[in-house]
Amino acid sequence: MPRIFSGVQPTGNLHLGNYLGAIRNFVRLQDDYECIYCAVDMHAITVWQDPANLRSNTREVAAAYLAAGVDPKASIIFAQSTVPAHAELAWIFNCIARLGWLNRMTQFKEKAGKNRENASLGLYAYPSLMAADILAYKATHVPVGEDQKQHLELTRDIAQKFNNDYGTETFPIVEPLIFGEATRVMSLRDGAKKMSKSDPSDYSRITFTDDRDMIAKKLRKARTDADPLPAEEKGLEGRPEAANLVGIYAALADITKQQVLDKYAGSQFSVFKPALTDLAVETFGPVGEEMKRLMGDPAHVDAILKDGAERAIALAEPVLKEVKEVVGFLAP
Ligand code: AQP
Repeated sequence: MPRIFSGVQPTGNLHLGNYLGAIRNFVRLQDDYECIYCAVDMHAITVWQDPANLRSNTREVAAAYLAAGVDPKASIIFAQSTVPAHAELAWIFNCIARLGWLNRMTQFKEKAGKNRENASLGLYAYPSLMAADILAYKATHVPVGEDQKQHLELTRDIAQKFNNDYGTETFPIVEPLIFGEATRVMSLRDGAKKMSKSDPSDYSRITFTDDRDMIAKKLRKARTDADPLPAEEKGLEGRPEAANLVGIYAALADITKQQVLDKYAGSQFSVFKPALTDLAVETFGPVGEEMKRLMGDPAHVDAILKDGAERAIALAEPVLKEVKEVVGFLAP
């Protein structure tokens, strides 16, 4: 069975973009793949995290996976820092990846912003750790949102260069799995920016913890334009906010954007937004409720993470042993 690895950063404010672009797909892949899903806490600390919040947010990511329907018996759920192979392999990959490759990463440029000199070395090396996350399990497929495509290309480059440099076939060349109508959910406040955990405006995103009133309020305040919805998808061109809301509706209802327009062509947002609210509350609401319930039982979540870590270690250790031999490290 082909193997999948994917992860979400425990940086708080888990949102609808994380759900539609990643977590919901994790559930759907369980039948066809051996799945490994991680709360990537080592990635999270590439920017400052309060330790108590990090602990709670790590449990929250695991709870979100479970609430969305990931089966902890069939799939592996664990916290990245509990499996040493990630850090060990990342160091080897730091020696494979080229500065020029990392200089091209748009996420680093966005996150470091103007204050590049003050960004952590970890933030710069983030894609190298991500390559290690995936390749420590020789995973072949990675379900992600559009925003992670560039990092996955770097993972492929690292795997290829490692194999070439050492004249081996150690690592597979991974494929991204990007699917659905919401591969890139945009901010509710600005259709040009992706919905993100770190956006300073809470109104830019719908989170797992929002209740009905909050979802309704955020959608009511969501930026739109004055025109009614068009009949054809091409009528959404140049209307990023409208396109975003139609895309969210389509993803939540599991239909195409055109099917949404077939239903709402000519409708004003005063009609469409309440319909979208109902749909979000009906489909996404229960996931958030279940996540909150699971967060009330941290011992249960911790037990699942512990079991997952043990199974992940069993898979990653032989890969690391093989890599160390290839590189020329002496056996301990
Ligand atoms: N807006 C989005 N639309 C679709 N998919 C998204 N993802 C994130 N934002 C969107 C997908 O969610 C998964 C987990 O993301 P992450 O937490 O590892 O990192 P991120 O992409 O940096 O997420 P955020 O929410 O935008 O966090 P910040 O604000 O910290 O940068 C990934 O598969 C991602 O594609």
